[in-house]
Amino acid sequence: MNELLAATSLEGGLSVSAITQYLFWVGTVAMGCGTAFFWLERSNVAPQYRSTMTVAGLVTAVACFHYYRMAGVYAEGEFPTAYRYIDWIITTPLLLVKFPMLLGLGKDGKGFLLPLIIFDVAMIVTAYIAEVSPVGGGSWWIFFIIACIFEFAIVYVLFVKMKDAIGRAPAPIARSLRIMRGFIGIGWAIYPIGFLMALSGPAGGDLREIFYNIADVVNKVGFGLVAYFGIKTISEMSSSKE
Ligand SMILES: *C/C=C(C)/C=C/C=C(C)/C=C/C1=C(C)CCCC1(C)C
Repeated sequence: MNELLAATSLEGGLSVSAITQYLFWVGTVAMGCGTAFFWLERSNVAPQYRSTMTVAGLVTAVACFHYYRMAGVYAEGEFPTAYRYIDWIITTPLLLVKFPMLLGLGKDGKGFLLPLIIFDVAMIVTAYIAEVSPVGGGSWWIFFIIACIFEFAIVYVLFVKMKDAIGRAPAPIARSLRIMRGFIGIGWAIYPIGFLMALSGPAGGDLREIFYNIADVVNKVGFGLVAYFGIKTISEMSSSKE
């Protein structure tokens, strides 16, 4: 507890580790609020989109628990790498599943489910091997590059393979899917950049955590909100037709 107070004390200025600690708490609160919002709004959208809202809330619920734990581990002076990767291996497939779900799992979406999940799990597993290897060493670099190739494969599926299916989706959903695709193309690229921050000197590990924490809120809460906006729009269109 003393270390926790020391890490967040403002005496002597706002240190990088204090900012990092705050962002773990901000992450906990943001994920909790996201969960409440997605689950409460579930009953305000058309029935066929409710499962997507459930999944959006599951992502932030799982992350809320892990952020709470990670805030504690960091306060004790350690990097919470294990919790981080347990979180990612659960939440990243759930995030990607929202694409096939919005396209309709019975029709256009189904074929994308397996490739997205396989590439994603392969990315997280190889990235974990990199993350627990000595920073800057041979296996750190090799597994980093392999993980990046899998990340690129996900981007390829979403931007090239899914293009026609998105074009056939109802306009508000197609619009959301295109923005969500941008989150994977740009928002997910923050992670490998954060990973490389570990090379940047003594505060490198903290900088990496700052990158991951900001990216997680954007890519879990922000991403869910973009799905929600499309879902809400099409739900209102279909209810005003009745
Ligand atoms: C909610 C959590 C999300 C969206 C996490 C995404 C994580 C990545 C896209 C991680 C990618 C990485 C690589 C491609 C290589 C090196 C290590 C990682 C884990 C930073």
